[in-house]
Parts: sequence; C-alpha cells; structure tokens
Amino acid sequence: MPTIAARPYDFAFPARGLGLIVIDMQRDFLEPGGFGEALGNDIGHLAGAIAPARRLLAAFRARKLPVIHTREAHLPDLSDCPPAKRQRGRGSLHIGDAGPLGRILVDGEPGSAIVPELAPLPDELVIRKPGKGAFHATSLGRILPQLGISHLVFAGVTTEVCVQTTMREANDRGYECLLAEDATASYFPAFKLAAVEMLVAQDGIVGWAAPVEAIETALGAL
Ligand code: C5J
Repeated sequence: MPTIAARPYDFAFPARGLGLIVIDMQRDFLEPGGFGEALGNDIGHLAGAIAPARRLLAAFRARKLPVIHTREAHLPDLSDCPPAKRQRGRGSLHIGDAGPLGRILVDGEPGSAIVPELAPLPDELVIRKPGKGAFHATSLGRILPQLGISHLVFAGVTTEVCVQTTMREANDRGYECLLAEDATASYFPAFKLAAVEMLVAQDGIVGWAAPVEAIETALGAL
C-alpha cells in the first residue's frame, strides 16, 4: 500500500480508497462580515489555510480521487437550527440575522458560499450541514461507502470545532483519518496546535496528521 509520511507514524492507504474532505471553507468563516467575525473572532488567523487547501485540491483532482466539500449552513426558515445554537453568543448578530454577507450561516446567502479560491468543481460533492459534525443530519454516511472511500484526508476550518468533530465522527464509523496540518486553521492558534496533538496522541487515537507537501509527494507517486 502507498503511504504518506505522517505523525504518529506513516499513513497507509489503498490508492482507490482515499478521499478528500474540505470542511466549511466558507465566506462566513473566512471573510469580514460573516459568522466568525460576528462571534468576535480574528478572521485573519484562517487565511493561511487557503493556499495549502488549494494545493490539496489540485493533488486530488490530478489523480481523479474523490473530493467532498462541506458547508455549515441552515435552511432559510431555520427549522434545522436548534434554538440553543441560534441563541448562543452575546453579540448583536445571530444565525439567521441579516449581516454584511447576507443572513448569517443561511443557505443560499453570499456568506454561505465557499471562498472563490477553493470553489468546488461541478462534479464534486458539496454537503450542506446544520451541525458542527458533517455526519450529523446529512447523507455523508451513505455517500462514502458508495464512493468506495475507506481513508479520508481532512482540511478546512475550524480545526478544533467542525474539523475535529467530523474527524472524530469518521473515526468512530471506522474510517482511517489524516489531517492536513497546514490546510486547517483556527481563530485560536493555540487551539489548533492542541487539537492536532490530541488527535494524533496515544498512537493516533483519532488519526494521523501530515503536511500538505507529504500528501502531495505520496499522491504524486501513485
Ligand atoms: C464553527 C466551524 N466554528 N466550521 N464552525 O462554528 O468550525
């Protein structure tokens, strides 16, 4: 089996069982006026993940390996947004309120779109999700077996919220998971570092981590 040089040890994968999942690289999290900024975060911490995520997309597309994008966005009537989620926070803007990028975290609004640098290709799956984890209330759990995916590479934002939650969900469902360390980011750099360490601790209790360059090298050798 091919391998990716990773922590805590090399990540072995079947050449046709590997998929990429890019979590929530949306304007609402990365751009001014969106959900992330409404919560009081410094969005500048996320920009550095865009270029590495773009390289990952190029590597998977070049090998014709499956790519899945997720978007955290609610139905316009907010029927899939639990009151606890909508009411959380003490800022003036909440989910569903009108902001500079349209209604915050609502499907179809400008802020819910994926940033243009990472725009999905027409044949790539885009999963809208109402929760932090991408398996909750979505079709992802049915789609992965249909695509023959057993091993997943993760990228996206934020590391310790939606990326980590989804990676843990996938791990519990039997998928082998690798986090592309430089293609993920957090509003809190210390949380990113801690999340990566806790995922790979205990000999990979949740999975593996590797730089994009190591993933590019492995895919380039297929
Ligand atoms: C958050 C996410 N942080 N995509 N969502 O609310 O991580």
